[in-house]
Amino acid sequence: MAKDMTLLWGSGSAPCWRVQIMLEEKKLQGYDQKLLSFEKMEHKSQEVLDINPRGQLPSFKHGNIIVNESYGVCFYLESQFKNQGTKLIPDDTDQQALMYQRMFEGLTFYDKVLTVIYYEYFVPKGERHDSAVKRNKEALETELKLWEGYLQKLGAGSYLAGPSFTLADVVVFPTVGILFRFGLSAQRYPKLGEYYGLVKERPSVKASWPPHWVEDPKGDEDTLKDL
Ligand SMILES: N[C@@H](CCC(=O)N[C@@H](CS)C(=O)NCC(=O)O)C(=O)O
Repeated sequence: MAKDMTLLWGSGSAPCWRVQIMLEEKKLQGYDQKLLSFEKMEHKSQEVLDINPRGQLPSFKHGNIIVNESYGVCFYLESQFKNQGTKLIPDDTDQQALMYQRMFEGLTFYDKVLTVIYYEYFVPKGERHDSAVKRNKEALETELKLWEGYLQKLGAGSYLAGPSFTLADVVVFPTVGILFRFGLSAQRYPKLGEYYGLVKERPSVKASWPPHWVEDPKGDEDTLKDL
């Protein structure tokens, strides 16, 4: 039980999902948590600002210790609860190096996904440029091909850094989840499709599946369908 931990989070946010998967993997269920609404601007409430002056989610507290950055929370929890739950940093040097490499490439990956999705959502129709949409989608396609190649090289049934589930999967899987939620084709990206199929069945991932996706399993499948 992790009663001395508090997580303020929002549904469908990849950074929040990373932390939730991490808490599940480290068997830290029972933590204090509050689901906040981005639509209602609850991430800018005093309750969040008291923990996180950026007014962002996740906001995370363990006793008096505050760590808000999702990658920071993951590293912190792995280091504090090394011998509890899943061991998420492999001892094997090659796998460990690959894990760090993929984790940080995961930030670029997420950025490219967000650039395409956010354009549709946040740039007003009259201000959108076809050339920008095309450029953003091409950049994401290039990125997707890289990850297809990485998975292809590792072989069927592999995680992002090899045969075991690691921190790389904790932080990158939510990006992959978002891609398929927004209509990425598993036919055109079969390795990512296989990886998605494998990891989405993991108890930690199932337990933390974004609640508004559970309520509405369809999602906005048109956004990425032509990639
Ligand atoms: N680098 C942060 C990013 C957190 C973040 O961008 N959270 C978004 C939700 S996905 C948010 O709260 N956005 C509202 C805002 O920035 O005002 C992390 O990885 O934890």
